[in-house]
Amino acid sequence: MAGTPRFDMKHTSRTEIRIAEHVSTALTEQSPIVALESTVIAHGLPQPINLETALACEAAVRQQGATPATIGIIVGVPTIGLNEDEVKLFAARQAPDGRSIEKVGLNNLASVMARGAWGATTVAASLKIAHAAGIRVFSTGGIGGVHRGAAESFDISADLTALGNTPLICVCAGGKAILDLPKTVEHLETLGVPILGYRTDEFAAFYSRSSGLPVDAKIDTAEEAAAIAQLHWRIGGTTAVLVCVPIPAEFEIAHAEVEIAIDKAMSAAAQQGIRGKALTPFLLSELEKLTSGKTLEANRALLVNNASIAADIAVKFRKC
Ligand code: PSU
Ligand code: MN
Repeated sequence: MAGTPRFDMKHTSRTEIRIAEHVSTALTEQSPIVALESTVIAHGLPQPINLETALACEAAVRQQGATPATIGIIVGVPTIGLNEDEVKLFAARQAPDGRSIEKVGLNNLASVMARGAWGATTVAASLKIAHAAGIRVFSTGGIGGVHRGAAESFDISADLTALGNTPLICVCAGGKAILDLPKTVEHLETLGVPILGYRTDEFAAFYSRSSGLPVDAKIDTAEEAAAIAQLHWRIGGTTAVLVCVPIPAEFEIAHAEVEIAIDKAMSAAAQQGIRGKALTPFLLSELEKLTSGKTLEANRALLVNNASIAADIAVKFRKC
């Protein structure tokens, strides 16, 4: 129909996912795989560190003996296992046809596919796509959650929705510090998502190692994470299992310093009317300026560390 957005039935009927050869081989051989997201590449980190970090995460996974599978949507096709050229396009934030690469959650996943558009997948969308292919372990930086001021804005990340109904192990450095972490932890409890603290009894707070919030269990090894996840699913759990890994100590930023920067970044967001999907990328980039790049270095360090631990868990999971 003239005047309406183009809706090509070829796209709407094409529901299959493209799985790169190295990933499909690993799936067939039942060897360990770690899924990785692409929103952090296209919207979470600035250039050029986004590309370097994405490749470093993949290398960290390989070093632990697992196969990395970075997920993104290419011309409407959810693709598992982006190759280096594809990762470069996500890092450049632009499709070859000049279109921008959209941030994809659960609400717009199907429409991005139907439009044949390019999409960077959040934790939520990545979990869904990874699960559809039978991947059991996923790694990110910090999950999305209940935003500060959610009582007014109702802004609660669909990451929580997906964690509540997708059975993967999700390795993260806790919730992003810009969130209301106590409410995020409460929400995870309501959803029935087990929270495991990797060598800590506190929920990790992204840039800081501690939050004062409890976890459901402290684990000391990757084997324990794998074993608890297996038990959770065998006893009827249908949710993700969250493994919270504190940021490596040498990159930690003091809680008080982060809080001051977050207050400033949130005021700037309010002043400029930034809301919804744009909020998280905006706050992360404001924090980088306000801390002279410290948060960026921290974000990179925790992403690579998480990828490495996720790979270790994926290896142990196969042996459970
Ligand atoms: N972790 C990071 N940086 C990021 C994100 C996670 O270290 O940019 C992304 C993830 O893709 C996550 C998303 O799913 O932010 C959450 O966005 P929102 O709060 O709008 O749901
Ligand atoms: Mn949101």
